[in-house]
Amino acid sequence: VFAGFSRRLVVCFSCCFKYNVVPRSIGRVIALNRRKVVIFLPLLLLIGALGTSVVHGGYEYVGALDDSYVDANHVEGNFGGDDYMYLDGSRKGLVQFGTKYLYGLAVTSATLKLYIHGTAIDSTVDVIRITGSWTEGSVTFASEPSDVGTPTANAYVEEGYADWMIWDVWDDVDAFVSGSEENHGWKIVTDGAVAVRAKEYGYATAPVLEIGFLNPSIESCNIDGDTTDTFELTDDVYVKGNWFRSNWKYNISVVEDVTWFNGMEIPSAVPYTINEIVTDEYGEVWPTEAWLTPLTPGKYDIIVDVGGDGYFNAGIDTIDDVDISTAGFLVVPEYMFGGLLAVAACFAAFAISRRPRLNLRSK
Ligand SMILES: [Ca+2]
Ligand SMILES: [Ca+2]
Ligand SMILES: [Ca+2]
Ligand SMILES: [Ca+2]
Repeated sequence: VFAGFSRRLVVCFSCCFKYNVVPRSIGRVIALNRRKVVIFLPLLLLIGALGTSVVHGGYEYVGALDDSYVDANHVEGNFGGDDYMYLDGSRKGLVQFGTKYLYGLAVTSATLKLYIHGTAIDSTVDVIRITGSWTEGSVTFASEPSDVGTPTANAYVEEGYADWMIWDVWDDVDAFVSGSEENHGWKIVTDGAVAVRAKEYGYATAPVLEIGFLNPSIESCNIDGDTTDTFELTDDVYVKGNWFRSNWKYNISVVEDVTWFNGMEIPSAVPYTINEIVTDEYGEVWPTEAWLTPLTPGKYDIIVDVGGDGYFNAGIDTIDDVDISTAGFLVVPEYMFGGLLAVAACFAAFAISRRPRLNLRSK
């Protein structure tokens, strides 16, 4: 079935080459390698299909904000500045990450990664979600924050192991970015004896939270949801989007055309434009009124501030940008639109009037 399908595809492609739908040079290459094409074409199509299906995903690597350990034998000791977190029966590690700017993101995976510097004996290492606030500069055994009690995940570390170790913490991170739980990080608890590198040891092996997420998108459109980048003054601007969190509310701003850079403050919104969108159960934004007539001529961008922090976070917040030159959409005065139409009509009339004469000459 597979071979038959690919042979039919090759025939179909051959027809395309024959009628110059694709360049002849590519046709020649395929003709010379027909057998290889029969084998590899379906594979390439499959890879292409997979590629388009994952194109809306991204990864965010969040470095530790605080890491430390507490020691039952040094009740008032603080070890937040140490290069290592020493863990055993009397010492517990603590680590936390700033995820506020990811609030509202559709998280598909979350992995806590710690670099194991060394292990004295075979050890089981649990990560347990912390429920009280703490900082690495002040936490001690005496002020140890509370936790949920039950480990989110555990890992088995063999004696002598020295490399990265991972824990699946998707449940917790999804709760953090949905606001159902506060993010105070995790305790790292072992029945064995393990040394973990703290962020003070160096950037390359600092604790990291790897978060997989869907890349949301937002686009200017008309009432029917057809992508539209040029509007007249009497038009209504709508927006549509997808790959958001399901049944969620986001801050949105229509702003004058700007060049976006990571960390910039989001400019103030154009008057009479919307400031909120909602998603359905599939994380989709149906065509939503963003700016109703009368519009103001100019170039505009649209931003969805996913985390709602008022700043543009590149790769997280989504923008409608560079569709028409540098802008997400354009509002043109009617006389200009009429003028463009008139020019187009003149060209069309000219082309039609020239056609018979050209035909005569070719004979
Ligand atoms: Ca530290
Ligand atoms: Ca933001
Ligand atoms: Ca822009
Ligand atoms: Ca657009």
